[in-house]
Amino acid sequence: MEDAMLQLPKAELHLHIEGTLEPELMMELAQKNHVSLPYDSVDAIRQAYQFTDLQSFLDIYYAGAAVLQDESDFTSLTWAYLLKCKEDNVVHTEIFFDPQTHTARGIAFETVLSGITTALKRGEDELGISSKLILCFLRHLSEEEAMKTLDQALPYKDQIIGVGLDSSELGNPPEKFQRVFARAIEEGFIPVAHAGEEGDVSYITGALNLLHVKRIDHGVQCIHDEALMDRLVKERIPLTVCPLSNIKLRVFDTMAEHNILQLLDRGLAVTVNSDDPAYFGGYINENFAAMRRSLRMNDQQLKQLAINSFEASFLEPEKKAYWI
Ligand code: ES4
Ligand code: ZN
Repeated sequence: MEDAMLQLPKAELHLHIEGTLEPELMMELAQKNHVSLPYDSVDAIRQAYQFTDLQSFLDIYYAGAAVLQDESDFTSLTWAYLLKCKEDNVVHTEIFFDPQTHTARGIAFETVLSGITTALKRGEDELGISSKLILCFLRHLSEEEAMKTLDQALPYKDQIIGVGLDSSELGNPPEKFQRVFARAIEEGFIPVAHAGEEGDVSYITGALNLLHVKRIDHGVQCIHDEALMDRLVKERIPLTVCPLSNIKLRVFDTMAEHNILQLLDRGLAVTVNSDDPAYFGGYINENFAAMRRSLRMNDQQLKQLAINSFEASFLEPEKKAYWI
């Protein structure tokens, strides 16, 4: 992108690696791995990306992930994302991965993890991009299945900084995973959770009080509760907001109605992120560009969002200080 603003160094803190699967790579891997897709062209795949809510997206997103079969597929996926980071000057990224999406299809946890980490190591060496990995539990599945996934992760604790909670929010509240998170915390993982995307403020307070999360993913529904916003400011709990995602999944009808700048001006540590960029119309800089087209964002707000992205990161303090 032409603009100097878009070349500001930034960190990305809310990114599902499975959500970076571009239609071209989906097609290529489907052919390579002999996986049949309900689409016969890249254009047909893009055409299908018309969502009405979170669930209508998740159905397509899990179906697309079926083309990922061997370790090299996960490396290709992750490497393609890191090249996008380079373009947008994302110098640090904290990546969610959903092991259950793959283990349910018979792919080994190790295959997923080592495919991803091979690309991350190369990203650090060749592109200078630092990264962390956050394992997400699928909240539509059971507590027991989440616990099993946590067990699988224990031998790889040194490669996974945190645990998160994603997938269908409504009907799967934080309390369902209270014991899993308690154990993950005991094992040294940093807890985060999607909350207040489609769910009401009780999902956010539940994530804070029951899961003890250090960041809220999305969290935009907090605007309906003054006391909760006061608490988020006071405790410096960041929100990883995903503007384009929220429009595509109809959390807000239009970008002009998005509340991100209101939350920022209220003193919350909000950050801008791309969530599932292959599905929602773009990577970080497209999110900033869309915000600038529709919201009155001044240079000070833009700079604050970039600073917040590092402050809210799980980078080591000296690395944080370098970027802020
Ligand atoms: C997700 Cl946007 C969103 N919300 C919840 N879970 C997800 N998994 C991937 N993208
Ligand atoms: Zn997300």
